[in-house]
Amino acid sequence: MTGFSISEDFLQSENAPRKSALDEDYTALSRSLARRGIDSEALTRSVMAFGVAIPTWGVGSGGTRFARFPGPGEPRHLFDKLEDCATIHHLARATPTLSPHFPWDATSDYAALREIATGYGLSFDAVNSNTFQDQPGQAHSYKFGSLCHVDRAVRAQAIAHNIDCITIGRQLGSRALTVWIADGSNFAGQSNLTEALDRYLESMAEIYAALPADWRVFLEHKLYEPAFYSTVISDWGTSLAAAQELGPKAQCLVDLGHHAPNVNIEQIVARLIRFGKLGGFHFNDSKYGDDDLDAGSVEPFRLFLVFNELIDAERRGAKGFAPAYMLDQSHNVTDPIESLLQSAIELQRAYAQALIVDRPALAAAQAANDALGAHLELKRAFTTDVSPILAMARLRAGGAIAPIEIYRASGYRKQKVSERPQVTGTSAGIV
Ligand code: LRH
Ligand code: MN
Repeated sequence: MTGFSISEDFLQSENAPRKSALDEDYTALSRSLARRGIDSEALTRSVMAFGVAIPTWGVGSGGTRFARFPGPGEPRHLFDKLEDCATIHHLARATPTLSPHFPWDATSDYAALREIATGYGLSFDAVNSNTFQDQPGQAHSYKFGSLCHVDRAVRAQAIAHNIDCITIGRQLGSRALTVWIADGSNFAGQSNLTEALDRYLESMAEIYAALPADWRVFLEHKLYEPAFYSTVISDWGTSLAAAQELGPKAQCLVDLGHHAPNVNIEQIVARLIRFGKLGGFHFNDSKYGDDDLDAGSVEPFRLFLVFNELIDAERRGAKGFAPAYMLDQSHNVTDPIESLLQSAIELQRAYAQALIVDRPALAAAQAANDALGAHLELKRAFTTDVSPILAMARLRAGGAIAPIEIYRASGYRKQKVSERPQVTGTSAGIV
């Protein structure tokens, strides 16, 4: 790390005065969990093994179509982003991987990039392609679509870009490609709904054929936006059918914000697991649309219910169950590092709470049609404050007992302001 970083000494000096309170809380919680037959040491080890990928586009300030207000000490390029990702992992010890986006993260030497990331103790999860924006000098515009465009030349350009992303990903040690496309229409009649899907499947078959043997391709569905009448891959059903048609390396990625309000996302997760097609997640939260808010900040119970399905699948050894956990958020009004720290912790929390569900008691209540009894088994886990377990897991993994307090006390952002010339003026768009 060339610039300022939070030193080990500083971290230890901040952890030390917090240690005895943590030990007290941890012991108290361990006793209460032991009365429920739960081993807090085993739980802490499970939490220490939990990891979620940081979206490289999430460490800069996000925006909307109306405006983006760059924050102080913004990352200027990929290497600043890596520095910030390393700081997040140093404090929370829950984000050992990155999910890059191309061409936003394009650079000249990917082997060097991989080396720098390895130096930070970071590796690469799924790479994301981008055929929803036109790049300078691009031959064909994606205004009317990409993989589903009526013009073969535009489809070929989009296919080639996805294959380039695979080539880059191989240099980074990634083993998956996430394909989200904005393709759709704004008027009834503008697009032939069936032919658009046929063109998607034809294009995806070419991308699929370029996948290395040990790779997966994640199909990311989204109900709407930027298309507002029809979206080609609009829901989990279309995504599932497409993944089944493409082959075993194709799976479905669930971005929590890509559903209509009040949709039962945990059941969609259960269904995709049942069909062996759950590839992974873009975790975030939302109240209305694809709000890309911080995970667990609006609907923490829903996040817990999603992890409840994941642990249920893990426990019964569901076939082909190896979901990739990634965040996908837009930090418009917070310090992105703080939001990503807290979001990683909220995912650890939902994971730990799902692990302490008394599954035999839940199954017994379900078998007895004891509706409230079953519900209360989940509520008991969800209302258990597992914070001491999460903090102890961070501490034992070399992280911070109180990540955001210690991050603020470190003055990291202030240092970055002096190291990174201020990005002036507002722009529009998510990054
Ligand atoms: C689309 C999406 C997709 C991306 C982008 C940054 O809404 O969720 O995953 O590539 O956000
Ligand atoms: Mn997403």
